Amino acid sequence: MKDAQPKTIYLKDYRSPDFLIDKTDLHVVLTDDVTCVTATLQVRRNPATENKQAPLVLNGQDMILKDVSIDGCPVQNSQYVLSPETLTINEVPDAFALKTVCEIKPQENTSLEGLYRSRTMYCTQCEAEGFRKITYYLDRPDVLSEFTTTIVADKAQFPVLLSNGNLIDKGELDNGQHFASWHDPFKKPAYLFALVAGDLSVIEDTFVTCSNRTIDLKIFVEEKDLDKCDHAMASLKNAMRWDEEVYGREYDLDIFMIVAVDDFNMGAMENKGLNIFNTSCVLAKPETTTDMGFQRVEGVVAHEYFHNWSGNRVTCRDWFQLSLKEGFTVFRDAEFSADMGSRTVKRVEDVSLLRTLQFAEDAGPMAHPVRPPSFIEISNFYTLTVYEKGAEVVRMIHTLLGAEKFRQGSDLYFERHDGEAATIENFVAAMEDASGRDLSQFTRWYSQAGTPRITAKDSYDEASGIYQLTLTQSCPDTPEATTEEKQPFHIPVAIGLLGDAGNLAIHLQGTEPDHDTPDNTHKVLELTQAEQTFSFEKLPERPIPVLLRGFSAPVKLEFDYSREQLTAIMSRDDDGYSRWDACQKLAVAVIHDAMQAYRSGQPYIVDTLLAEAYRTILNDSSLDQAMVALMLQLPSEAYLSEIADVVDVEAIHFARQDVRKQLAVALEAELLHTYNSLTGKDKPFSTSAEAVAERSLKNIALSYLVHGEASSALALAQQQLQSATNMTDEISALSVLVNSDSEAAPAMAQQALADFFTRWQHEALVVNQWLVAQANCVLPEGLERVKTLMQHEAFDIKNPNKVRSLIGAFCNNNAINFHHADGAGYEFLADQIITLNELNPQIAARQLTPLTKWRKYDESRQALMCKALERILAEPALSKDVYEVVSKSLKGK
Ligand code: B3K
Ligand code: ZN
Repeated sequence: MKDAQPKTIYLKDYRSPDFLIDKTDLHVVLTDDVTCVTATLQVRRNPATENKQAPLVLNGQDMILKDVSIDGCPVQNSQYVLSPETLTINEVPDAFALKTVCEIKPQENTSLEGLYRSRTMYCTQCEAEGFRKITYYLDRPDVLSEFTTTIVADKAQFPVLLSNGNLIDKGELDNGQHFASWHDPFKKPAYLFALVAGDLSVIEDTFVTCSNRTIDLKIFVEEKDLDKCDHAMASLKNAMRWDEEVYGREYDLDIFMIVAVDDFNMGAMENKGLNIFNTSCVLAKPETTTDMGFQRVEGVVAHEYFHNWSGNRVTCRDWFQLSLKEGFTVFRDAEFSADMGSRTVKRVEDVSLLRTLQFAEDAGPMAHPVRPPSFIEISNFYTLTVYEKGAEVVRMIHTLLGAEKFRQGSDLYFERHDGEAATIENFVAAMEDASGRDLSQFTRWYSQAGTPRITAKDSYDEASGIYQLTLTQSCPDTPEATTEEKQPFHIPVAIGLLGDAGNLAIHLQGTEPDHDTPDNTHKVLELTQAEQTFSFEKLPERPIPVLLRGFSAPVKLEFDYSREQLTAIMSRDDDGYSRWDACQKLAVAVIHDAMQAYRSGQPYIVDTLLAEAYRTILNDSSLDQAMVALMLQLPSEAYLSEIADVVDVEAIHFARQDVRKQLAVALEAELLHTYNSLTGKDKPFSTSAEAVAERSLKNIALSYLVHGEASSALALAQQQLQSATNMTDEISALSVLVNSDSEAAPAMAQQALADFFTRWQHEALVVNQWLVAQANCVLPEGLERVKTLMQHEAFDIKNPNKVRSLIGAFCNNNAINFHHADGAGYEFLADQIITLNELNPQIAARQLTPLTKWRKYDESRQALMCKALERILAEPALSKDVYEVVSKSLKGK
């Protein structure tokens, strides 16, 4: 990318297309050497275009154009211009059939974008701009076309040939070839196109819709994985029912297919009627898959299915609107998962992710609004901000409108824009029109980047019983705007007021009671100004404010709680999320004390308030075990780093370990009791919320014990490893053994790792968990272990799951090793990025994230991280993906 600086694309430059493509007919012949794609497009000028003489400019790259004709007449070489990224035909009629013949080589496509080979099969990934690697096309989401696809391939090698829509024809051809033709009656943009050819097995089921139509459901996998499809199938049926019940959305085609592939850049893809999935997001069975894995399968299957309405039937006008489909669909899948399992656990997990990683993104050089105003490479904007913060923005609309009005708004949105490519304005307008609410200020959430801060101060007047809460908001600088330039957000702040005996009734002056709760103990305040005071009356005692209940807005809220107030919220508030949050705050305060002591070389004794709070939780058998497990989890190093101004790698790591160890020692009896009471029960495996909570509590107890002084702990871990009947228990035991610094542990761990590999070497997804367990090992020499593993037969740099499991896990989750003061971790990552840049730019750019955070570290680390970034930038052939992230990271340096 040295010769031509990559171009920045701006939202403000959006223009509707000069041409439309009513019909797209593809004929794809797959052979071992070249794949030949013949495309016949029914093209006409867009009546809405201003430029009636515009040339036809099609996107296309990495292809050899063999032939081009218009209405059957060859277009001569002199009549068109080919560039590396376009085919321009200057003079075309107002309506015509364009035929192109192109050759491509999917077997050489390591970017996993467009048509490529994954092991023995062919598959596609077209979102966002991969279709242009298959044929010349108007590859933009506001060009919707009716697709017919014929695939020709060797029958013995590729017995299964799939594309979107319904199978309309199939048959035998000469030379052992066969073909299948598919027709998709729903117009769609090219990014939703899919094609699969392979030797695949299938499990089948049916779903009867609310209007009594029977839909065929098929999941295609390699034969050896047929026993791992039941959970995905059950999740799919649950999702189909849920979308009917909660959103009134019925499935439209007569068939819905999922295909599992090993080599995939992300989790899955919502191609119309033919979802393509990373094996990691579809395959699951108890012996090979953790509870987290099961939940991921359920969530991703639902997410992709929900896209059929939020994304496919109503798609995005342009890629700046990405959050229109992604934020909304993440909100939908989160609510679905909450309904299927534990609502509080789901919320806590999502908030943790957001507060740790999305907040870090918001504070870094790639920070962007939920709707970015510009990009160099759109693949770089499939971010936590667009997805997770985007979902929080939709959740806030839900909070402000209430469930009923929100549903009316979504109905109106789907009704108005069915079959269209829409914008975020369209979505907000539907919500406004259905509810009568003015969301104009609210839309700043889509255009202003950064995590808003709210400071809360309170006062209480005993004589009048009036309690006042003053909230002040601001938003820090981000690359595109300073804090002064930013306008106040419209923020729903859900609150409770906690008294000595529980939650108090809330009477906000000048308003009617909310009646969200029968006893009026919950209230959503609407903060719209830079500073606002809310007065509450009839309060018999000074309350403890419980702020941002349920994490009602993606903000950082500061209030000066005493530790006693936090323990009160932990034990008494009605909102499970807030109890967990108070517990985190208390643990953060304790770890901060320990960090202080670590820095000054002093011993630290853990605040008994935290130890006793944990003891109470562990002893209270009436508590929800999921809650107990959540509360016992100390804030992660990543979270502690996010909230630090300057990340002190060693202090965070060793202080947190010290606190964990002291808690383990102080609570040994309770932890052992908890562990033993949850072990060895002969219950059949279940993925119910209760069963998941039991395993999670058992394993967190084990991890404390192993890091404490209990003499039996290692033996317990080893026994669990040997007797485990599910992967959650097995990998948890393996991980604690691998991370134990006790004298006996290394030999045990080594043996356990070897045995584990022998047992699971033929299950790629299990081997990946084995890689993660080692990549995350915090003992010294971490980088050497990772380098050794890269030579192992289990590793393959061309497979994104392997890259994420080894390189990604190490660089993102193993701070004490990755951020080693000698900078070797940074050099290692730079080397991998340079290799990946050529093979798979999307994965390369994604793996860069830890280096982009350089401003958060001490001077010496900053210099080393920048050196690594500069070395990458100096590479002669940088992809747009990597160029954008590296150059923006180094900007202003
Ligand atoms: N829409 C896809 C993501 C495509 C990413 C392309 N780089 C999966 C999803 O969000 O459902
Ligand atoms: Zn999505």
